[in-house]
Amino acid sequence: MNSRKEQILEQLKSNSPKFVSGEALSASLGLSRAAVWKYIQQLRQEDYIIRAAPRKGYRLEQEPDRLDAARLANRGIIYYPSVQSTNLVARSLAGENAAEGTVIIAEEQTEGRGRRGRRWISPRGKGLWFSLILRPNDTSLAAAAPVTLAVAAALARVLRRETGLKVTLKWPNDLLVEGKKICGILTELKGELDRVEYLILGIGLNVNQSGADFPPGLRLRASSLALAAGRVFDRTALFLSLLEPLREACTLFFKEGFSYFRDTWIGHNSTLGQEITVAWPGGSLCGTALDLDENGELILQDQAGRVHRINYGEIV
Ligand code: BTX
Repeated sequence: MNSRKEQILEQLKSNSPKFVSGEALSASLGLSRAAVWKYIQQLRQEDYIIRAAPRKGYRLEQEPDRLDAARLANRGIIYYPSVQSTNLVARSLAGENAAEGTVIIAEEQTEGRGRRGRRWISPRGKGLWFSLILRPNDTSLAAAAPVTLAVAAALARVLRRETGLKVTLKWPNDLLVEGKKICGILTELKGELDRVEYLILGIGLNVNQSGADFPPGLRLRASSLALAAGRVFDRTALFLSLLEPLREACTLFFKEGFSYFRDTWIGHNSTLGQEITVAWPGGSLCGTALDLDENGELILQDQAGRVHRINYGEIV
């Protein structure tokens, strides 16, 4: 941070909740009033809420919510204020031999990615946008595929515990609260059919957004933990409480397979027993969601009574 800007911020902080006059700021820092105003504007762009009042000066009303970069760095987590996508960063680090378990987290993503080229809205200071690099031993593509469901189940369980909210799962891997999406998972991998070289687990969790932080088209379908719980969460603490259970779930998955997570997934799901339509590129099926098998495949009975196993797609 620019040192003059830092000095202004320090003065505002130490005087808060009192006003500091523009005159006092410019005199103590040897700056013109216009320069002080310029730095105040820069701080506002960084999400500091600063009130300006005639004849009184400036008052710091709210500091921006930021992840605690030092606390994250202590645990070896790679933090970026802003990236296009943490999955892209993870992919390039994995290509440079980054170790199994490397975690990348960003305060904002300018081009956050969902599945099949969709966008994931990732505003600054509001959520947890992060990616985990995994290097499973001797795992085929087919065996690795249900990892996303296993991680979704583990996340739903830990989020219920940490927030008290009734987090549910929509097949295959959306996390919902009150029927609205609060978390999405994008898994990308590199390897051959019979051997995964590395896998990137990208997780986007909406934490402190208000309704206005979502584009209008998404407000009916998306929510955040804060909206549902009616309180703001400490994102750093929440993230650290999720990380270990998440790592553990990945280790268990590659050792035991999806069957180990099946009961947890079923115990948190809001899909089974429902009349649904599942769509995938090139097709769709309507019917009743009967069960989830040991491999994470959805068992669906169509109107003619035929039973189908679906391993890819989404509920529309
Ligand atoms: P998805 O394809 O299931 O969901 C994407 C769809 O969800 C969008 O088309 C939109 O309708 C809706 N959506 C977009 N943003 C949000 C949001 N913030 N909350 C709720 N709904 C939203 C899900 O894909 C996978 C998302 C993974 C995101 C993580 S963040 C860290 C990592 N880096 C990265 O670029 N992606 C992953």
